[in-house]
Amino acid sequence: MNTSKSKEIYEKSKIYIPGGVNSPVRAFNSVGIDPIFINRGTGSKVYDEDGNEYIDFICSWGPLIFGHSNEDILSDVDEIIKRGTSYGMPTEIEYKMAKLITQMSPSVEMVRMVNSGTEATMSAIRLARGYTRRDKIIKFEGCYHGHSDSLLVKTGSGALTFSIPTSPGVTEGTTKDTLVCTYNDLDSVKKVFEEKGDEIAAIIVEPVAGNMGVVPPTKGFLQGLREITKEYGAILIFDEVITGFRLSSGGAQKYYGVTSDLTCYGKIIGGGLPVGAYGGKKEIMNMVSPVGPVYQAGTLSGNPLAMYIGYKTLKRLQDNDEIYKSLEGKAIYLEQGLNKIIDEVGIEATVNRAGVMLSMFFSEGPIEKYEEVMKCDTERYGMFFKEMISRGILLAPSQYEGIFISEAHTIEHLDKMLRATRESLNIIKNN
Ligand code: KE4
Repeated sequence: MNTSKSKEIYEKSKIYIPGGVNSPVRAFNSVGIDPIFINRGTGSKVYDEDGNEYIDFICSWGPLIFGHSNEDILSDVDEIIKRGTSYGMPTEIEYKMAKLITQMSPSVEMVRMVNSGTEATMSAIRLARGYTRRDKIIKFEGCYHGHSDSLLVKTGSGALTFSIPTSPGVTEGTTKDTLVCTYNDLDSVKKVFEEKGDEIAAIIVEPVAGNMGVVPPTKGFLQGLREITKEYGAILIFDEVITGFRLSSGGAQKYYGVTSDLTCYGKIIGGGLPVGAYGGKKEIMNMVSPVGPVYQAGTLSGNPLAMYIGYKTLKRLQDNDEIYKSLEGKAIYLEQGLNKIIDEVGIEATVNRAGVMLSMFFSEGPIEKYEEVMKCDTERYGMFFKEMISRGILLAPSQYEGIFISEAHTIEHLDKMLRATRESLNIIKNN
């Protein structure tokens, strides 16, 4: 596979951009090859600068639920752009978008637009602290909520799961109020609340963990978080940046029947444009400036172009359970196909799935906890990735991400992915 143009651009990019990329995972470091540079995408496919075609299972990490360059969604974008791209003043499309999100989300009564998932979760944490006047928050090992300081932490030592920064530049002072528990282990949460319940402002959780590979919530886990936060007067924040409007037209909350007090969105609500949002009960959201004292702002928040694309995307999803049935059917088809191949090839691998979200781990299952994810053979994943990309299948360049499917992926595309998987696993199983 000729990737000389990508390599040429990569060498030049590294002169001006750290690692040549604007987000670390795109550098392909964990799969040990140089990144490809994408020239265009259409439907389920992307084409690199050397003209190589790939069936894309990254889908921009989730936003493109209708695939690349969907004609219906982009139909009158030229006309929109000609009217202007940003005013720094309120526009009607922002009202229409906010109303639509409150109609689709089971628990959001008011919503504030921001420009990324990171901004959404950072703002939701600040709001929860401002509303409860408490300082501590709980997050879960292996869950990722963007790169704001208080969320870039991992379990430290000590009985109370004190956290330590995962990055230089994040201060002890910032992380001292972040406690880290174990995903799918309700007892680890109860223990913290018993010790510090009256100091805890919020729990923030991915209702389906999507950043340690896909790890679905075990039975009763989300409900348990709902009950314990109610008991202690803490805010339950669902980070639905991935699951929002992907698992169902009401996200994970509708899919699992558990509602949160605040919800963070991103990805799909922008249809590929930079958008994030946080929302929830009126009583809490009315604490946000300019109505309330909790400050949050953004030059391009509610950007009319991004709102327009996001609105068209959500409108196509609203009350359209057919799409979700079809997407989940494709995920089940892949899950069954992958499991059949894993058995026939005889390689240690586990497929996890929650609705349309799925991932394959190179490790014996079950995989329900972070410590089990950490036992995965990431080197083998790197070999698998290289075999698959050479067969025109573009997977996430990291074991700790999911397989994203869009409406544009056909059974024929999935069969091509399964054929490539069988060939690739047969090659790597003896390594
Ligand atoms: P952004 O700031 O990247 O828009 O969103 C942060 C974020 C928040 N919450 C969840 C559950 C997320 O998954 C993310 C970002 N997701 C990663 C991939 N899983 C983005 C890819 C990247 O970092 O390049």
